[in-house]
Amino acid sequence: MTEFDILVQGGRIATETGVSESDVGIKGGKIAAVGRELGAAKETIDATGLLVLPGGIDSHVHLAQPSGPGIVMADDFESGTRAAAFGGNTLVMPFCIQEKGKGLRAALTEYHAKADGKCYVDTSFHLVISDPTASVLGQELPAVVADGYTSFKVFMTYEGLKLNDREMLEVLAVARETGALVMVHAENDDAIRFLTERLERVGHTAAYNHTVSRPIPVEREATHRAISLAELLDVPIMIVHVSNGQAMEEIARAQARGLKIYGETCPQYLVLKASDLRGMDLEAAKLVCSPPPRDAESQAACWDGLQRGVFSVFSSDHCPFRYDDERGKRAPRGQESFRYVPNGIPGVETRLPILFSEGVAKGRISLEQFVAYTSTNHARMYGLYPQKGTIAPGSDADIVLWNANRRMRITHEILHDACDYTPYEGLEVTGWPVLTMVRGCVVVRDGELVGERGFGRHLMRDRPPSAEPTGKLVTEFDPAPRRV
Ligand code: DUC
Ligand code: ZN
Ligand code: ZN
Repeated sequence: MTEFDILVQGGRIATETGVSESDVGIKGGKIAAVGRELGAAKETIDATGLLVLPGGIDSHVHLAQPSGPGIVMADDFESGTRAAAFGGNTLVMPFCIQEKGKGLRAALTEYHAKADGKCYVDTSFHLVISDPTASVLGQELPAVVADGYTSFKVFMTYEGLKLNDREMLEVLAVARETGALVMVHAENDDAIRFLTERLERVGHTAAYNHTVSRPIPVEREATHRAISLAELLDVPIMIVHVSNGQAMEEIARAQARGLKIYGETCPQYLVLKASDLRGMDLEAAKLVCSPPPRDAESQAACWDGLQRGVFSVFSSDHCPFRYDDERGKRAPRGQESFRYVPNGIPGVETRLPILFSEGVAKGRISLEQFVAYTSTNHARMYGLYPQKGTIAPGSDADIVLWNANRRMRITHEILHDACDYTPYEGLEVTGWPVLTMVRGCVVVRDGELVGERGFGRHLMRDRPPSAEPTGKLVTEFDPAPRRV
């Protein structure tokens, strides 16, 4: 009989398809068997009374990312992956940003230098395409997709990052040809700039006005436009960080037409509101993210999108800037307008507890949906399933033991990132991770970091089945065939 390296014994395994009273036998970092009475092991981990979940996968995080002159992101790959592990994550997918005027290979070299040897959990990069030159579109992008960087993000807003519609089409065409999945940040840049200038002209510069400068139609219009561009070429896309029902319904309508349009939502759109910023004065900067938090109706719509399966993934969009820091949320003198507050909030460690507590414990979603939204669907969407995202023989032994009854009050003191606040300060949650294991190695146990910095590996990925065109073309124009 096989002797396992580790036996996780006595717990209840939850996957996207159901819950079972089973043990997990692990050998060589992989799951070797699932069942009861599996046999002997060198080490046994007692999971009695706990849920045994596939490790959380957060497919939308920002680490060590340049964020504008004088601004420094709070987390590097070490602190960001440490916080991720404490939050029950075994894999995070950070962005690797192409700087305008530079190539994709240069960006990859730079980000690998920041990440390699520093991570506690596994990582896999998405590229951000900010400068789709002829050589990027014709040579570099196809080559890096072939190497295993099989997803990239495009922005419809932000100076230095945004693409116009023509550029979006060029990038989408390459995604179609190469089999990559495109993530889209959908906000109308002209509308944001117009509203920002008008607000500033009348002195409405407090941080709260960030939410006023990016109202729902800004996001809804860009979502509709991105979907239309994708439909022209029959290219699947993922609309990231969807904050409200109107944008979500654009996605739902496209899905009903048979298009592969995917959606992502995030904790901030379930538990934060624009009105929270209004009451906060300077500290409103702590909740400045884009798209901004909305209202109760939008929160309900995001829950509805999770319940109906309009969304495929639930990610943190962890994008941390320190609050009490001129290199973070506090602008230096002379830059008092909301427009200078860096966009983004931390959340990699609190994503699972928030969705479990607000979703499963409050009866809004099932445990199976929780697993799908926090782990399995990320692996499926981005070409890592079944290596990641499930508990089955042959998969990596990425496992989280979850205490479904543990009550915690989220406060920054108990978290492990390098930020100086959490946007969820004071939120009471039920359900907390008690052990995180990556490829058979325990990284966090009972609130202690026991993993090794550098154990986390960068993963190359397959072309995701999610990115296969549907074969439904709305025009007589036939885009270039796939050449994968
Ligand atoms: N977009 C993101 O994806 N993250 C943070 C800020 C932003 O605008
Ligand atoms: Zn974005
Ligand atoms: Zn983001």
